[in-house]
Amino acid sequence: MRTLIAFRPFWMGCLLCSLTISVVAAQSPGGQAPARKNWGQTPAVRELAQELAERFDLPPQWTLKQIASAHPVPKVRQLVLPPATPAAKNWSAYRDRFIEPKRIEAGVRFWRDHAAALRRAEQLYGVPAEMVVGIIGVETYYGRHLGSFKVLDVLTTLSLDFPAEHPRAAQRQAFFRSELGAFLKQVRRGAPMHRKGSFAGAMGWPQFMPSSWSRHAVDFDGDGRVDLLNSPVDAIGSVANYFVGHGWKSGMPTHFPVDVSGPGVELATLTEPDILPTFSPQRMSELGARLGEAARLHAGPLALVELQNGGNAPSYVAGTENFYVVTRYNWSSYYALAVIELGQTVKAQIPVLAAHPSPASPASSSPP
Ligand SMILES: [Ca+2]
Repeated sequence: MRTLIAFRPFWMGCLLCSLTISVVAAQSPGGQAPARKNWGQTPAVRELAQELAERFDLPPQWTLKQIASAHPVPKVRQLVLPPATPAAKNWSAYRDRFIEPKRIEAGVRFWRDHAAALRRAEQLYGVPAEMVVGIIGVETYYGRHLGSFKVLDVLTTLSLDFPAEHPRAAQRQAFFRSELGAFLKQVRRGAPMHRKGSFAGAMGWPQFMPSSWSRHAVDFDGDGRVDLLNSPVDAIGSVANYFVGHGWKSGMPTHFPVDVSGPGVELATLTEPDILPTFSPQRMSELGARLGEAARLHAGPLALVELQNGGNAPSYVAGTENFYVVTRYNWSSYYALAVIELGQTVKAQIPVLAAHPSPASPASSSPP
């Protein structure tokens, strides 16, 4: 599983750092370095606390006390860096790591356990169950890999000691400072200070960063609180609400098949906008891409999404605006297509199982 790190197309570190996190959590139970001296009230800590207290309207002394009490987690400095020798992008290999029998089986179980909530989310938000099932499966293997780092510790470390050698160090450090502020705001409002998550501070079944939790998380099981760590039902509603918040259009497919293997295809023009839907189906056809009937009748813009396959020919799909929405969860077309295909594959298993109900607790499908 560790090679997943190398297969990540690029590291955006926003919501869903769990592709690597799951690996780390699985291989290093406990996750972090032994307890060390906390940060203390150094000048840098004081400056950070003052900035966040002002920006997030937090009591200055309380903010300083929380940040000073955090423990450095030196290993996250390595974990946020892109691989020194990145492997060639390989959709086929990437796909195989998520669309595999055990994860599909866990997805089927998740779907059956939460069918009512998935249906309710679909009705309320217009986001199909398979999209939610795909996200939660890729993010945390249906709740198996939630991360074992203290969120306060890792966000403080990445705010104060972000590796300068990262190609976008200033931007990333500013991002983590902001996420630390959002986390402290949640704590101030009653969230547990010792909440755990990924090495980048992503939390719970859907791996929401603190700012996304604040903006998009919902109480979907009706118990009066939002709990993405212990309530898969809250996670289901929150993922669907996140999609809606990023422009999900009910009823629109995520992508269509496309053939660009023929002669006269203007591939450079077609791939120039990358995953941003830009071309009408007619324009895409004029540029040589061959689309099926459903795609030709599609009302919105399309993107020619190219997925490298190592030394083999790339794969292509025609992505819609909804495909683009999936990439707002993690900024990678490889990630998005894995989410979509995992959800679709799980969905395809549901009627089969319904037609042949298994015993209540088959040993073969019990979690280890
Ligand atoms: Ca709840």
